[in-house]
Amino acid sequence: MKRVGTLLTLLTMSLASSIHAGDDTEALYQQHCASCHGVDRLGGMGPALLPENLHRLRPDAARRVITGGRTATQMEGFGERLSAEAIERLTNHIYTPLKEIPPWGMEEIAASRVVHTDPAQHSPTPLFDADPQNLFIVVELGDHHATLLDGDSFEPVHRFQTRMNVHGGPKYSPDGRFVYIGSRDGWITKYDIYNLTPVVEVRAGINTRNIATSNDGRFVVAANYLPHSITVLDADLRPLKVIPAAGRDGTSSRVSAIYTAPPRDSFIAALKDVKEVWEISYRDPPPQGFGSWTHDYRPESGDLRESEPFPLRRISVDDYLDDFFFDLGYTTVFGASRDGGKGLVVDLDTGRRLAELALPGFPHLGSGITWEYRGRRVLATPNIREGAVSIIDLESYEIIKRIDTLGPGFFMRSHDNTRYAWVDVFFGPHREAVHVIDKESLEIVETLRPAPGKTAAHVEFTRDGSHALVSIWDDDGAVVIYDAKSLKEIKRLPMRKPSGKYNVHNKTHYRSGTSH
Ligand code: DHE
Repeated sequence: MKRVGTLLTLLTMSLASSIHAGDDTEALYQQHCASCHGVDRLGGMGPALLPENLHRLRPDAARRVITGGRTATQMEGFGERLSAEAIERLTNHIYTPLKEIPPWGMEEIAASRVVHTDPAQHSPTPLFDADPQNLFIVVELGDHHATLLDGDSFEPVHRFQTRMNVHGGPKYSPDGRFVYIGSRDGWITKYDIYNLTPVVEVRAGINTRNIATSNDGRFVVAANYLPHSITVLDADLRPLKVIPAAGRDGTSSRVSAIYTAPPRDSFIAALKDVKEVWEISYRDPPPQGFGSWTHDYRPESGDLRESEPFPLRRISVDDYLDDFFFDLGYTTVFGASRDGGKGLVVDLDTGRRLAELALPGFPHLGSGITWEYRGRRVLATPNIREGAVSIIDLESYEIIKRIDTLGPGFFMRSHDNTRYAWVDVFFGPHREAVHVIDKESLEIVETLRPAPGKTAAHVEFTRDGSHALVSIWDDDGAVVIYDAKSLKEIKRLPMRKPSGKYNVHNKTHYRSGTSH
């Protein structure tokens, strides 16, 4: 056995040295990386190795991973087998764009579908004893897992593997039995919470931003950077339509995000590279008549029937809008300018601009929340470039207060049953801090530091708002549970770099203090 090992090592060394001697970098990639990351770099067992998918990983970090491997994954280190020069070439290679983006249409998406189990064969009620409406999915980025957490006992019910690099909020089916989890590499997993098993997976895009589910549970959509498209799937992740993303003038665009607008029976999409907001209807039957609702995204649309599903409305706007917040009735959208510094308020019915907001830095409107403040409804938004929370009157669109924080923040949360709103300080030297803001006085009343020296971020409340859960965003991290009234810690659960936490009831009821 030892001899075989030695022979293999010698063989690998001689192959490696022959590569040093002259083979090109592509051959090096095919030999060492393709089996896990795909012959075309689109990903396989390992993540896609394309500049778009790697933009959050610096090349020197990638070099370290190629050299030393990555713990808790099957990525082994190549430092002993490849020269520093070969590793450098591989690093440059994976940050080089593909000459051509391969097609990722209906056929490819359908072919990627992996069916794990048939939910009809499983229990229609949970296999465990916990309030199914007060469960949380906690995403753990550290080792690509998710924990199903009981929101009453604060005991984990189950822990399961996810695809790598889950991003954006997982979305629940309306009854809360299934959760859909999206990854940056475009994978969507449908997971049966009641039976603790994955159901089906599909790759909806090559580089995906986020996913949304229709409020009636019939459809799942994905917003993609690669290719420039929106993928519409049925609830079992069978592709129904791929909508190429291009502006009226044909300019191709990345899709920054897609959201569900329940009262409108539609999805609203943010386009990164064209000055348009899109509304895609899933109303049944679809809105009639071609005019504002069209299928003009489909060049071969000669044979369109008016009853065809998923027609599109293009709303022209004055700016590139990247990140959205909606009022409670989903009649207006607040969009943050792609280049920062301002926001626009647009009436979704008329398509008219209602106001321009001079917001400092880079407001993270997607994390905005609303509450009643002295007889009027306000929106509070954190800011990812400035240490400030802006409070905006939702009727006059005036910024009524700027709350200075210890640094830029990413996520903000509250609940109807609590007097506080929580915001993290994700960036800068004070990232260990979480501010608690009194929704009545609009003042910071407490600054918590659950794990000094470690980033504390993303808060979510239990169904009744009695407890707030905070992530310690570290590989040796935790979810820390606070009494939402006394602000005292009541429990700490060790976890591997927990990021977002999502309460079934709060999410499926589109509660105003949480993300939708
Ligand atoms: Fe996110 C949600 C965009 C970087 C963690 N993030 C979202 C959403 C958008 C978005 C549009 C809302 C989608 C949804 O939930 O359905 N995020 C962006 C960016 O443009 C940005 C700044 C740059 C990028 O690389 O994409 C960005 N996001 C990050 C991170 O660096 C975070 C902190 C770590 C990570 O996982 O990559 C991060 N984003 C999150 C999380 C949510 C999210 C945890 C869900 C929040 C929620 O409570 O719903």
